Amino acid sequence: MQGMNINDRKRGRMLIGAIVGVIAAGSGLALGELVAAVTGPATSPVLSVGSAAIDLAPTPVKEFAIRTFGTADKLVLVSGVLAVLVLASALAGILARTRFAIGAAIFVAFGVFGVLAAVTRASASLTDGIPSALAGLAALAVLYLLVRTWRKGEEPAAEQGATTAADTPDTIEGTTDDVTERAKPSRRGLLIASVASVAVAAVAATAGRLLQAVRQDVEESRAAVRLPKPADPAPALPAGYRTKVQGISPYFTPNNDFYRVDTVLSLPAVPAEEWTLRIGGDVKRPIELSFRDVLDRGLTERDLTLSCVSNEVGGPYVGTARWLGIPLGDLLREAGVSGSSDQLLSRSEDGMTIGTPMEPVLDGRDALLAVGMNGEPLPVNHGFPARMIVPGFYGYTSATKWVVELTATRFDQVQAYWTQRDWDPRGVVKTASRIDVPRPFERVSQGEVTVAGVAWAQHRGISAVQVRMDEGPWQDAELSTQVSADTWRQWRTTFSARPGTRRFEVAAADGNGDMQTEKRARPFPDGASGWPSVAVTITP
Ligand SMILES: Nc1nc2c(c(=O)[nH]1)N[C@H]1C(S)=C(S)[C@@H](COP(=O)(O)O)O[C@H]1N2
Ligand SMILES: [Mo]
Repeated sequence: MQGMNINDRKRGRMLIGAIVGVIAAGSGLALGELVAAVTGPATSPVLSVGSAAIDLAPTPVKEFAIRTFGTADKLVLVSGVLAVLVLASALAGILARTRFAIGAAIFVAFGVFGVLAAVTRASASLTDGIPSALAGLAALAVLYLLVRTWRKGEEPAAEQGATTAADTPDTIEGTTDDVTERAKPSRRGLLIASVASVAVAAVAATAGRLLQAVRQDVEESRAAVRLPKPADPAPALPAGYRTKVQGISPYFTPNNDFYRVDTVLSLPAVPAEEWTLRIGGDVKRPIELSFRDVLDRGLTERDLTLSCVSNEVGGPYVGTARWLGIPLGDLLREAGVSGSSDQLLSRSEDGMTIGTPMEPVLDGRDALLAVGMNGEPLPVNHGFPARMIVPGFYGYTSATKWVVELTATRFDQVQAYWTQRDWDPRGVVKTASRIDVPRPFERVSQGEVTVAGVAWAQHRGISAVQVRMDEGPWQDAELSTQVSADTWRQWRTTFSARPGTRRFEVAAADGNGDMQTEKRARPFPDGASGWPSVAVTITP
């Protein structure tokens, strides 16, 4: 009986300790959110730690996350950070009752880690550490307050136990019931203090969220943008530019379906009215442009396919849109870019840096500073108010979203974010294709089976697509009319398939007639390669 009782009390204490720790951490985080409303959403303790985790993650881990969780990878990450935090703060609370210093040290460590994470971000200023610092201090204060209230309540019991301190009342047999009795008022005190902390934290967190929402009036700014008609419209779409097959990727990818890849946890909120682009570095005449200036220059409209280096063979990270913007080459020539710069380093509002080879930006191709996508202002998650796009290059070396600064420089002088992580500095797209129809493991009735999909090799174009079944002879697919060398082409063909498991493979040839390589490669360091294939079940 007695033993049970003691164990129960021990367990009860651990539970209370855990709750106290979590309340303390939660209060700190709530304050951090409130302060982050002033210092910027990206400086919130959870988001800075999450961002640091992204930046520190080794490339294979990052690839795994993108592959496994896709666009939900950020949610998984934030949940992970929170889970670690909950466990550690519960532990801190349990330890703090008997060894306050140890519990406190855990919170201090979290605070310091948060501050470091916030101030070492690419675009960080020292003030970015404030939310985490205050969060750490607030968590400590609440922990102290709650533990003190809790201990106080246990004091009378300890006194009765004579020799041993409040630290080890478990060993005092025979006083258990007494302790529980006497401890009651303290429980009430602890309860009141806890409820008060939670209430204050809830108010702080809500206020923080509301204020952050006000900051993010960027959606309003976007809604107010009126894009002018293009001075240089996209060339008319040729007859047969698209192939209609149920389930094939549409020629134009709707904005809502357009893949999204970036490293941000909270979207940069840059109202168009506050945006400027500075062009400097190795140039004769640095330029600064406002959003209005961009619109007033007369806009160029082009259809361009964008793809991600992290796309696996047959993967979803590719799309085509009608972009509206101004030619990047013109801007750089106006600025008087020096012939010795071989890298255009761009920096985004969130501190991302991307290095683009200078030559393609200046060689007359449709490298754009884009403000419109498929007839709308850029969606916020695709870079509002402005982003880059350079046909022929993967996004990580050319498609800076929320871009605010362009610097003419040299590859041997500055390394951009992904290059520091050992990705290929140039990022020329590899010829690629994808089977959209049939879906993998689909059950299809025997007879004429339609196989269809897309193929892309931006700026080289696609000249042919071949498909084969069960490693039989290659057959030429029927291609949609090429719109330009910078966009993908849809393709289709049919096979007469007998019942059983059948495997289709596709290979495209680019505009130079070079076949997509069969050689399998992972995305790192310069893009995946290999022939996409799909296995299906043909039913009688
Ligand atoms: N600021 C910023 N721009 C960025 C990135 C990023 O992480 N941050 N990711 C790049 C990568 S890897 C790709 S593939 C494209 C994706 O553009 P999308 O999200 O509009 O499809 O954006 C590029 N521009
Ligand atoms: Mo990418």
